[in-house]
Formats: sequence, structure tokens, C-alpha cells
Amino acid sequence: MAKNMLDGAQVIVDYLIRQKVPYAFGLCGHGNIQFIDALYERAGDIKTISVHHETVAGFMADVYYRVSGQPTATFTSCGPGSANLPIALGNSFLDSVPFLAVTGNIPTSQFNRGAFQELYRHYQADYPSTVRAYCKRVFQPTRGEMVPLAVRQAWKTMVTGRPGPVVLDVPFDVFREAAAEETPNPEEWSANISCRCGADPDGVSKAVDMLLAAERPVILIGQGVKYGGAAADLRTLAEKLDIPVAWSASGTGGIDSTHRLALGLVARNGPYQANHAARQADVLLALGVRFDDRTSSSWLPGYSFTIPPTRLIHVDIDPDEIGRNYPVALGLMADVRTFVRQLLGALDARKDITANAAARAKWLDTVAGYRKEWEAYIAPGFADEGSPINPQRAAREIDAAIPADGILVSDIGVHHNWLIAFCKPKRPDSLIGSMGFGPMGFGVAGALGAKLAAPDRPCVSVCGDGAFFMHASVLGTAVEYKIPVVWVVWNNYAYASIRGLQRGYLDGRELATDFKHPDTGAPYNPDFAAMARSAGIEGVRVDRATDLGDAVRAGIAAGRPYLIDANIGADRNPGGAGVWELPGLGQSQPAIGGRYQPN
Ligand SMILES: Cc1ncc(C[n+]2csc(CCOP(=O)(O)OP(=O)(O)O)c2C)c(N)n1
Ligand SMILES: [Mg+2]
Repeated sequence: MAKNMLDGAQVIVDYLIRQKVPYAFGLCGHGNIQFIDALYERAGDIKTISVHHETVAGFMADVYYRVSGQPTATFTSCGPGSANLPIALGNSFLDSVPFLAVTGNIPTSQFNRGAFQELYRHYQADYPSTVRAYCKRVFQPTRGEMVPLAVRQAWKTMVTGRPGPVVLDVPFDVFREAAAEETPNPEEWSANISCRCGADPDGVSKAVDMLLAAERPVILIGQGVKYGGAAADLRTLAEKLDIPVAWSASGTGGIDSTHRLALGLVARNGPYQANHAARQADVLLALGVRFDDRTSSSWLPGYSFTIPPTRLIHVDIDPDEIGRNYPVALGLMADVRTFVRQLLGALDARKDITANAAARAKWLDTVAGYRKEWEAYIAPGFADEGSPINPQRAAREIDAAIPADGILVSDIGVHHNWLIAFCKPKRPDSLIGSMGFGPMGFGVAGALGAKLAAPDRPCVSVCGDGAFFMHASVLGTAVEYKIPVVWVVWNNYAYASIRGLQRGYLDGRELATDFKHPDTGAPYNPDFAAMARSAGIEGVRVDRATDLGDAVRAGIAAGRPYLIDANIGADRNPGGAGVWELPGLGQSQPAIGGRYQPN
């Protein structure tokens, strides 16, 4: 190599450092040892975290971003190593979270010869086809000199517009080929690009007219409000117009859930006041939310929404999400924060914004009535002292034990449904979950990323027994890198969310959904607390609701990795005011209230 030349791997690592990436998460293989060598050279500037399953690396990178706003990188080898990554890519892609996945591939000189670990039967070195549906974009430089362009374009694509994970697939020889004397300068290529585009000014004024004329307005917030940094402005807007705010699962925490205008989650398991207000709204202002089936009661009119006659104002940075599932009275492509600021500016310019104040006050009273009905409906669950622990009570005990600045990362399963229904998050990152792809393991591993992003804040993972067993390798990673997270294993001896579907829809024909001892038929699971201890982590078992909060507090106070094996009942599902119907499996009914039919 010519003097002063950086090779492909060095260019990528240097570029990451220039983009202030503090961590690279990954797992070795022959396909990426040269990249790891470049990380070795710069160990003082970027820390390498070696995990025990590639998915863990992806989930850590994902949640690191959700907490800090800083994208990081993963590194995986060719063939199976990178084939373990698409679950994490899909998760981040559907939840619009950026990270740069540096994947190794076979040497270009061996393309299409069927070398060890080459996917070649359809096209040479074909990892890009594997991940095309799972990420925002794939780059595959095939000469060293292509690397600087690829890395800067990959980064820019990842962070601009609607963010998402991007794959940089690098053949073995390209890591070591001369690439450039200098890396591209982020100041020139991505740091100064703003995607904070506002909405068309006519659209802003129409939105103001519609909101001021509304008698039963509701604001619905999604993830765009949280990751777009719009929470503070959103609150100002809601207070200024006295409009109640509901959220999708991904929008949870976009407004303090104890705020007087906070309605709650719109979903099957969402409270009466949230679903019942949203479906009666005359104007619904939807901000950075994509109306998936979970948020929209499977799009059945009259449960979560009734659009039309509700007039929908839908604002999103990605116009593909506008008009996907509901007709719009007004659709505006814009960054949510910029749009909310535009609205606030336009409202300041209006002389009188109180025209409908009496109707609005009546609407808030009506909604308060729904809230009372909901609170009476859920009250008994909090008083249950039985063992196994009542799941509603468990959610409340765990939530109450985590300090206001704490971060709860949930996994996927029935425990997640309980948590999003009964936790009271105060900040945008108080309760983190995956709602697009929903891969098991997200919360098991994601909590490690959360703790690295916020070392001074308590980080608790609440995960199913199924998911924890699937990804128990995290215990080792927490020990090796001294990452003091608390795992609460929501142990219900089953893939309970799926068993619940068999019970509810398939006449209880249960198969392949619970964990049983082969001889006794008794519920079976490994002893998770002992498993933690075998890894050098403190582990305790909790069987009673009254002990659960203390266990969580003790785990947080320990300042070391800690595991709580919590024995939690699975015989009930979190009921709410919406539905989730799977086509062909019959009709669902909400647990409270019914279908709304406008006159
Ligand atoms: C990787 C992966 N495999 C399968 C599923 C389908 N799935 C969704 S929830 C669930 C059950 C999870 O069981 P557990 O972790 O014990 O959580 P629980 O529902 O019991 O709270 C399954 C299998 C999934 N989401 N992700
Ligand atoms: Mg379970």
C-alpha cells in the first residue's frame, strides 16, 4: 500500500470516530478480523463490545440510539454471522432507528466460486439480497477506493429523512485495500443536512382552522414525536388548545402519562378514555404515527377510530405513511417538531383561539367521565395479593419501583401488553419497546444498550421467560463489560401471548406454547436465578406481589447486573377498550365498552 494510505477498514473506523460513535457492537468471524484489527488500532477512540449472538449487537445498537440519539455500529462476519443480523435490522427498520451494520463478505477474487460461506446460487456474494427487505439501503463497495464514498453515503442515508439501519457489506480484500489518504469529512457530507422540513404554509393554516373549529378534538402521537424531539412543543400545543393527547404504543412517553391532558394508549389493551375519545373525535391530529393494526383495532371502524366521519389531519416526515390506512382530510409531509412549531406560531397570530372553549370544556368533562369508568374497571387487579403474581399488579409494582429517570426496556409478549397498558412513563425514553417487527430478545439485549447510553440512569429489562431463555447469553456480556442492568424475567412458564390466542380463538387446542416437564407435566423452566448466579450475577426468585417492588429496588441499588425471576400468572390478558382481530378467527369484543356508531 502507498505511504499514508488508509485501508478500507481504517477508513470506516475513522469515519465512525469522526461521527462520534462511541461503541461498535459485534461478533468475530474470519470475514471481519481485519475490521476488528482496525478497531484495535483505534481502541482509545471507539470501544468494541463483543457479544455472544449477533442479534444482541443489533438490539444494543438500536436501544443505544433510542436513549441517546447517537447512532452506533455493528460488525458481523460473512455467511452465518451476518445471517444472524436481519432480525435486528428488521426491528430497527420498522421502528425507524438508525445504526450502521458493517458486514463482512468473501474476497472479490472469489466471487461466484462458492467459497466458504458465500451465498452464490442466485448471485455472487449475495448478502445484499438477504437484507434488502430488512434495511433502508445496502452498500457493497468492491474496491478499496469505493469505501470512502460508500461509508459517507451509508451514514447520510441512515440519518436523513425517515431514519433507518443501513448495511455496509465489505468483501474481505476490500477491508485491506488502499482506500484513501483521508476519510470524508462529516461536516461536509452529513452534519449540515437538515431534514426539519416544515409543512406547506397553506396546510398549516388549514390545520389551525380545523383545530379551532373542532368540538371534540384529539391529538394522537407516535414515535415521530419522541425521536423527532417534539415532546416539549407538543405539550405546549396541547395545553394552549386544551386538547387531550392519546398515543400509539410507539408514542408512549411522548407526553408525561400523568399530565391532565394525557389520555393513554390507543389499542386493544388501551384504556377506555383513550379509545373512546379517539373514536368519537371530530378532528384527529395524528403526529408521526402510522396507524398500524395494533393502534387501530385492526382498522375496524368504531373501536379505535371512526375515520370518516372523524376528520384526520395526518402529519409525517414520510409521505408513504400518509393515506396508507385511513383517508385524510388534510395530509401534510413535515417534520413533526417543525410542524408543531409552525402551528404554535400560527396560533399566536390569531386574535381569538377560544371560539369553541365551552364545547371543548364539555368534551374534557366527558372524557374525564370515561376515565372514571376505566379506573373503576381496573381497580380490582391492583388489589390482588395472590401467587403467581397478578400481571396487572406486577406491571404496577415494577413501574412504581423504577425511579422517574429510570429506563424500562420491554421485550415482546403478553408482559409487553401489560406494561404498555399499566406503566406511567414520564419521559420519552421511560418505557422502550418494539412495535413494528416485535422480535423476542429486543428487551433482553436492548437494556444493555440503554445502560451504555445512560450509565447514570437505572435500566431495567422486563422480558418473557421464553425470550430470556432464547437470549440468555446477555448474562455473559453484562459481566464481561460490567453493565449493571436489572432483568425481571416475567416467568409464566409459556409463550403466553401465543397460548392466549390458542385459548381465545382455537378452543384451547394448546400445542407448542407452554413449557412442561416431560414426566410430571408440571410447568418447567430452568432456574433463572441459578442460571444468573452461574454467570456471576446475583439472582433472586420472587413469588409474591408485595416482594416484587422491593426486589426491583434492590436490583437497581446493587449497581451490578442483577436478575429477578418473577413468578407471574398467565391466566388473564390485559383487556381494554379496543380490539385486535386476526382475519378468519372470529370477532373480538373489547373488555370495556363497545363499538361506537356515529349517528
Ligand atoms: C424471534 C421471535 N420468534 C417468535 C415470535 C412470536 N412470538 C411473539 S410473542 C411470543 C411469546 C413470547 O413468550 P415469552 O417471551 O415467554 O413472553 P410472554 O408472552 O409469555 O410474556 C412469540 C413466540 C417473535 N415475536 N419473535
Ligand atoms: Mg412467557
